[in-house]
This record gives sequence, structure tokens and C-alpha cells, in this order.
Amino acid sequence: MNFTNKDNGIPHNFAVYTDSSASQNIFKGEIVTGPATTTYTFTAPATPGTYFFRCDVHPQQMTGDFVVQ
Ligand SMILES: [Cu+2]
Repeated sequence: MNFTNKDNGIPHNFAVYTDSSASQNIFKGEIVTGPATTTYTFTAPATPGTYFFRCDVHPQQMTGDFVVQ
């Protein structure tokens, strides 16, 4: 996936976890400081379901569902 950080001078990343407790990491993208674009490559979980993603730098504000169908 392509990850674009448009925030000048602010670091972000994309990380996937099994659930919102964020205790078990599935993928942890490298943190990039904007403005920058990077490409993350990872294998999604084989089991369909709703997983959790967040920015590890802003774990309270930047979160969402990562859905495997
Ligand atoms: Cu962030």
C-alpha cells in the first residue's frame, strides 16, 4: 500500500494490530515525517475479520478498522 503523509514536519505511520488493545502487532510501518510518501508491503491476516490500525505516533487520535474480507 502507498502511504502519504501530507503533514509538514509531523511523523506518522500505519500499524495493524489484532484488536484495539494494540497488544499484538501484525504489521508496523516505518514512521515517516511529512511531506513524504512511502510504500508498505505486508501480508494481511488470512482470516477474514475486523482488525485494528493506528498511527503509533498518535495512538489516541489516529485509529480505525482494518477489514479483511
Ligand atoms: Cu500520526
